[in-house]
Amino acid sequence: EQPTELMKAHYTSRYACLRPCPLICPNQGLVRQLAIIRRSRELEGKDTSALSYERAISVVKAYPHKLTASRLAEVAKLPAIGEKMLSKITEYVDDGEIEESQTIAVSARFQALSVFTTVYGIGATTARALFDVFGLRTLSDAEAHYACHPPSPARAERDSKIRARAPSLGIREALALRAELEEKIPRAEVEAMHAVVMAELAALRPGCLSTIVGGYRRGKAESNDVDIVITHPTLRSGSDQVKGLGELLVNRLYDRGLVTHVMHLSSFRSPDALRTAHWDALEKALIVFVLPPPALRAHRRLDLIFAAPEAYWTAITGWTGSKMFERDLRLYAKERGLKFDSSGITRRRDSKAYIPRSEREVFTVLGLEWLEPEMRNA
Ligand code: DGT
Ligand code: MG
Repeated sequence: EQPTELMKAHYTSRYACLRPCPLICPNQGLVRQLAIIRRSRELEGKDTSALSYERAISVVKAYPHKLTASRLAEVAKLPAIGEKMLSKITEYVDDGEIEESQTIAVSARFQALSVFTTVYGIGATTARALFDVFGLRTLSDAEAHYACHPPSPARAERDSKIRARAPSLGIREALALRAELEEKIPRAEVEAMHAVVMAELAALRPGCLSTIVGGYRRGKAESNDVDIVITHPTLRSGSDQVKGLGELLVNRLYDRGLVTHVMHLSSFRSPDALRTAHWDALEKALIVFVLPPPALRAHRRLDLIFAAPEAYWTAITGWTGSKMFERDLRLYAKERGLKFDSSGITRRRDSKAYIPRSEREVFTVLGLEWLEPEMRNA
């Protein structure tokens, strides 16, 4: 099979953006066990260790054979597989499981931190504080806690800066919506959401172009959220056409009952307080969306990214993911004297900007072999 041939040719590459990586790999069980350890490291704030596991997982995902004892010598030579990682993999090959993964998975702490962080706005640090400082263990504990604790002043101030009519999604609202926001979104619903958003946008600015990106574009059957990159063939960054398009669209969707909350809205007009938390300077609207009746009106997370035409293709590449693919894409570009992010490609020494006219051109400019989105699941 062709994908396998492609995988065989490149699985030893150091950069995730060079390794073809399918959604489902031959060693899915091992990936699942390593992912538990990675997640635990992340929840505990051990980011360096979490990244080591993430890199190793990404290398295992690209490995084109089922792992057996006779292949361990080869695996030991793969990038990101150090001694510790190799011992975990060996353990899996020998016993069919990794003891540390099993221990973590059943621990009360891991389970509580995992559940807390399913609430939008609760990150690892907050989750640990809820567990350690306030002694909370369950979601109902967290609900009771937040019923009598107002959001932090920093958060309240950030929320108050969002220039949209829709309310922001505070922790209490996020707790109330948690069950729905936790549901995975099937592909047909992703497409229905996209169609509704683009019809509303057409009423504001006819002729916009869009691509559904994120996990959907990489072939995932079910997504955690929907990511859409939007542009207009004649709209330029400085012009009134693109300025504040996100805000306009979000307010229109809100007035029609299609948006219930706004988590983040950046526009060229209001320099964006959250900018450092994101990777590029594109205008974005991160919102909670509901389909119009007669659809089942489940609340869904929707990210809209607005790009001027010259940034459309880099935005598509930058938002297709996976996260590991994107991380190594930036490193790979840097190694070649270029700077890549979703808003464009520039040459480091003189800031010369490249304007790719297709996604293939993005790959060409970066000196990358073309990879179908379905093979970017690093
Ligand atoms: P999921 O969980 O089913 O939504 O899976 P993904 O892969 O769609 O994950 P998601 O939606 O968090 O992110 C989509 C891609 O967009 C991700 O691979 C990296 C990129 N991305 C996420 N957040 C940002 C951001 O704030 N700025 C930029 N430039 N890219 C981002
Ligand atoms: Mg997504």
